[in-house]
Amino acid sequence: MTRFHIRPGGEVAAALRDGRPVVALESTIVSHGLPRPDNLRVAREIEQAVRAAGAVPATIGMVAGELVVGLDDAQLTRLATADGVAKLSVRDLAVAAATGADGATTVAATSAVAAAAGIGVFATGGLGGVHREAAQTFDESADLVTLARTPIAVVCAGVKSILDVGATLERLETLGVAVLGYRTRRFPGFYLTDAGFDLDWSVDSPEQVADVLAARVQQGVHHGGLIVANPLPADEQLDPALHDRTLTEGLARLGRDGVTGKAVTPFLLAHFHAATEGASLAVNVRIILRNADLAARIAVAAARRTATTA
Ligand code: PSU
Ligand code: MN
Repeated sequence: MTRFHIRPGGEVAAALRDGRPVVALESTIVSHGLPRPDNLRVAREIEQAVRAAGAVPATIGMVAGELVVGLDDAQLTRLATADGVAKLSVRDLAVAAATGADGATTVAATSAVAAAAGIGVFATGGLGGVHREAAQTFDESADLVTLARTPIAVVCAGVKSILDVGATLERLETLGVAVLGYRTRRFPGFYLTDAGFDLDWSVDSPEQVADVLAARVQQGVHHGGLIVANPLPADEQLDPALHDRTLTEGLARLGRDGVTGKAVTPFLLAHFHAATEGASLAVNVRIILRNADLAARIAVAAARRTATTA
């Protein structure tokens, strides 16, 4: 059982106790995915988007070894601005706690902790997945295997276009993680509206996602994750030509600089933000805010459904 801290008497504790909607948020996008100083402002805006849609935000992260579900503003500020904040996947949580580290939780770690805390919906930007060249490097995000065993709905804009999207979808199928397009049958490509792959299923409303979640529980087959893939509208995506150029450049730099392991994703995201002179940042922020809004509406629909069927 994961040990974590939920501030007693705080809004997250109260909402969980009363069965009101809560949305988990990750901190790796804040500490490692978004450039400073915008990251703190965006982190607060994400929480605000969840609130505006009627749910309570619970940003998850580690502060001085304490795994916190529902960071307060001082803790969020610390993870957004301090030096040496570790990037924590599931395997890092215990050692980070035991050594008193500050750390930001990835999709994998956030999902695991959120589910253990009883939170059923999580919003992020894009999932990790299978990296290009994975056939040689074996670089596949722990996000995938963690979602195979973690009961949570993750709202995202697909996986980052820096990845091998086709291979990622194949792995999600193998791992038993359902992928629902939100008002689309095409899998989104994070910065891009369409990553070029069809989906088997699409849902049209938060209520329909809540129906799916309820059906899983009713069937007793709900030990894994559910991905709700929410694409940006085409007129809000990053210019595809600029995207392709930037990606080619970024991948070349990655090889030249010998970047590997968990540094790969932050490196490529930082390259995008610098090389597009902020255009990718603006798109990234829109993605996260839209996902936070949808996740909150799903959490509201799920809470309402539970309340009426209880
Ligand atoms: N999506 C973003 N920005 C990010 C990430 C995802 O828009 O910073 C982070 C998430 O925390 C995700 C992690 O879990 O990158 C994946 O890292 P890796 O590929 O090393 O597993
Ligand atoms: Mn990796």
